[in-house]
Amino acid sequence: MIIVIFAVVVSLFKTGCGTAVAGVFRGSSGQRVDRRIQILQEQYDSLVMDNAVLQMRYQQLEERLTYQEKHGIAYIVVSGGYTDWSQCEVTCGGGTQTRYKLCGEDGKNCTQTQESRSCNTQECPISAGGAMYVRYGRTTCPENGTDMVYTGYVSGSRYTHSGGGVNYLCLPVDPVFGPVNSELPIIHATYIYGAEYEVFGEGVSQTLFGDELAQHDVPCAVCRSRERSSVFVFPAMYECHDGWHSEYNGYLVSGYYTHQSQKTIECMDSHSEKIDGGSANLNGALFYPVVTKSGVLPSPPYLDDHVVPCSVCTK
Ligand SMILES: [Ca+2]
Repeated sequence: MIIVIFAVVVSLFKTGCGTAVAGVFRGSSGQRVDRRIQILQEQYDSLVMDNAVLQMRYQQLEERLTYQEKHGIAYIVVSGGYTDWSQCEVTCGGGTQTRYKLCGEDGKNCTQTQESRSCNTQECPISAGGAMYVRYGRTTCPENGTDMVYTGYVSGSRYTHSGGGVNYLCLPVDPVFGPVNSELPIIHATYIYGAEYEVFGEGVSQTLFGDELAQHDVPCAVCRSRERSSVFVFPAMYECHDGWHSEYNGYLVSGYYTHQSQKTIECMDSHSEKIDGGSANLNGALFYPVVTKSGVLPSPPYLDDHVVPCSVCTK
């Protein structure tokens, strides 16, 4: 608005009160008139000059707006002669901001001189939980910020079967079957059985797992951490590494070394339970303690016929 009014005033002065006015006063009042004319001329020149300055500043304003649209950062002259800092590209974990030095009072951009700084360097929060694991030998999850997804029965391929799956499965107590749940004339299949503790030796089961468990069926619980997102089963570690949270610990178990059915190695809880009514010695999938053999393994630390502890840890 100021620019517009100024321009109108200058325009009127130039067209209606310019050199033609000076000519009228010159003939009647001598030097006073000349002085008056001089003053008017200076005022006119000043107005013309001011108008040029306004024109220049108007152009600069257009340049700044164009710059802002192109670079996405405000082209504003601030104390010290810099543009505003650009927006940080991250909200955590460390990013970079940039600003540009401005030349002179008119705020013209000096694109060759830019500054950068770190922004939002605080550590990103760990995602809200999500680590999941099977707790072998237990019907509950640790009371340390975990939710129990479900509790169940450990199962797996029968120890005499050379084919089939090698992994143990935690079958839920309350399964939800699909629309087809009947005995079909299937010719070829693979089979899963319940799992038993096969832990023998005087006091061995009590020492390792806190109870006499031999021949009993094995429960399990599927657990999910509410706060931690990483999970790992650490072998030969009865305690977690620094910075990791212990979910449970125990000893490694797997199938017998000469049985035809190969099995994964799992971590059995050091305070394991039995499934009620599951004491029959039916020998489906079996769990035996895992022990080290020295020689190829460095000894120490790995001694002959020693059981191997384990820790399930989250972070
Ligand atoms: Ca058995």
